[in-house]
Amino acid sequence: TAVEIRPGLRLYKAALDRAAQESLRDEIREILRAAPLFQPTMPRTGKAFSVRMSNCGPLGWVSDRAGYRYQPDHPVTGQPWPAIPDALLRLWSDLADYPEDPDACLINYYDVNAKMGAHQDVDEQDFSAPIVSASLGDSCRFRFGGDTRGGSTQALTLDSGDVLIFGGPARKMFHGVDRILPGTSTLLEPPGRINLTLRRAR
Ligand code: MD3
Ligand code: FE
Repeated sequence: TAVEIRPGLRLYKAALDRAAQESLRDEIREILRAAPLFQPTMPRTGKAFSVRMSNCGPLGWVSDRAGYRYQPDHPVTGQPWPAIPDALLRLWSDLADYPEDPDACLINYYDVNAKMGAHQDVDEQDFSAPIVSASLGDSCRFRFGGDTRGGSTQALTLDSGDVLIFGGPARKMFHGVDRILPGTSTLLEPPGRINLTLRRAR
């Protein structure tokens, strides 16, 4: 059942039960065997992100010195990304209210020390499509603000199994992850947090 946090931002607490989290975790583990986590770096500076990433779906989001972009192949192995698991495609079709499947799913892995600075997701071509995010593993403090940097912000704790949808007026808001709350979940080994974001890149 959904709570509307603000216009366009809906939170489904515990949308995935423990069994659904375990089967999704196992499918992600298989995906990461074929498409290993890579360490993205910042455009221009080359500074490493603390979050490691991979993708599934026709397109994947990558970042390196050359910039941010979506591309069809893994930046290290050169292989195409694995398919998006059916359970995630069903989640999107149940919740996104969008007529087509997602064409990208970014997989973010946070070890207990990782975080993600405030940013907007603006590398996609069609902002009429929402972004659907699912959290697995340790809880985190998720922070979000308005459409400009530096205004007032709010924070939410996201737990394993929570699903968030960002659409309409929430689609371009600034957001990030302040910190992981270590020891809050037994789902992942090694511990940490996985966030899955379903997107329409093109
Ligand atoms: C709001 N991921 O992958 S999920 C990202 O927990 C990202 O890994 C964070 O920010 C994470 O880009 C936050 C929630 C989220 C994802 C995408 C959004 C919120 C969003 C896109 C637009 C607006
Ligand atoms: Fe984001």
